[in-house]
Amino acid sequence: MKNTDQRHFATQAIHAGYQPRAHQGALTPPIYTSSTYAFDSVRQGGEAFQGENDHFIYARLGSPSQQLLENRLAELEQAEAALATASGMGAITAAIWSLVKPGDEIIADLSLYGCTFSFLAHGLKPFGIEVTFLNLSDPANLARHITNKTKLVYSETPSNPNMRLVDIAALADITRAYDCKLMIDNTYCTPYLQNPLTLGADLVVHSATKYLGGHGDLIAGFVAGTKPDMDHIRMFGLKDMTGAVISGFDVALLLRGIKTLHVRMDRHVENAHQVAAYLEQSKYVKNTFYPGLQTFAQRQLADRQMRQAGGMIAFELNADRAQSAAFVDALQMILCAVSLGDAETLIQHPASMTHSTYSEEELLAHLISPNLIRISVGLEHIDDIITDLDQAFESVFSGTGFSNNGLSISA
Ligand code: 3LM
Repeated sequence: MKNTDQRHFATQAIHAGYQPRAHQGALTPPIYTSSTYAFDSVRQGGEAFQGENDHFIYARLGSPSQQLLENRLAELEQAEAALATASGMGAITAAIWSLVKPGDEIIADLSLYGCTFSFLAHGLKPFGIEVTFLNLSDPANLARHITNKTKLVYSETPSNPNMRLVDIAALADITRAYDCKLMIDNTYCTPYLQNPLTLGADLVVHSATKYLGGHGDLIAGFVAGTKPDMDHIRMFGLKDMTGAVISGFDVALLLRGIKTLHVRMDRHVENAHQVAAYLEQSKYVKNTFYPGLQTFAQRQLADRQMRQAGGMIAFELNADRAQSAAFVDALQMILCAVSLGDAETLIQHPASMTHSTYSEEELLAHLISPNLIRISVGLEHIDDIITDLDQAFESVFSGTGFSNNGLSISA
């Protein structure tokens, strides 16, 4: 894959937007910690506030560290501009607050990260913004429902936690005919595996806490799209509404993580293919959801839209909720933890953890079954990952009285 200036992704991830020679040869960019920036005169300060020069003003409005990161992220997402934030939720909320007003409608997909769902379903409602959740895997559902009131269509692909895909180009064909923006959460894929903007989306958001950081040592996010949209989100959603600005120290960690994204991601994908194949043949597993499997229901769409299948897998056990939790508890090397995209393999039970704010009815309506497990396949040796899964299955299902006697929970 080539970027706008014709260099490859791996090169841009390491070099875009930074010239060591302009910084006394320092290969690693300096970290700007200043909260405020001095002007030569009131006139220069006034012009900066009017947007008539590009002088930095105050770190909540931007800093040289943040600007370098944003230029690099925009390059990787093939966007005109990007805006970095203190968290993924910081990017999602700053962008959405900037795009809708009371009386507008948002249409979102059925499957979303728990806090995004909570923000849309419970956070925005009291402010007079209508939110409708539809199965956007079938674009016909959007075509049937969209009206002039719909200002934003929002989806993840693959979705957290159950790996459903939406066809970005097909959704964009529908939103384009309206005064309505399409916003895609690209956290699971990263810009290395999928570029929603090139498929027709207007905005892309990320939790950079995950694969982009890659080492579980920072919280960050970003949104990318057109320069006018980014300017508006920066000067309204971020500056005045959320204030969720990224610190210079986190910029430095994130820039370091991004340099190895392509190398790490290739290994995540390689390991995930093997884990998915193992799970699919296990008698303890009812369904394995991984875009790289031949049996994946949306395999053709995955091949068209994603460069590789990613490092995330969801699977349903032939077990009830308590037994599913017992399986997670029985793992020894694999860690029971939320988040994803780290070097460590992380596993969690969405109904109890990331999606525990959902009521029982919401879990059902949003296709999160009580026996669903999510695994973020890490960078450990593949044999050690599979050995751990194997011993947990055996200890829970054949060693302690639980049996796979035809129990089947999910619909
Ligand atoms: C998680 N996810 O374990 P931050 N979009 C997606 C995400 O997965 C997330 C965000 C946005 C998880 C975090 S759960 C308490 C831990 C697809 C986060 C939000 O604000 O950077 O955490 O991103 O699934």
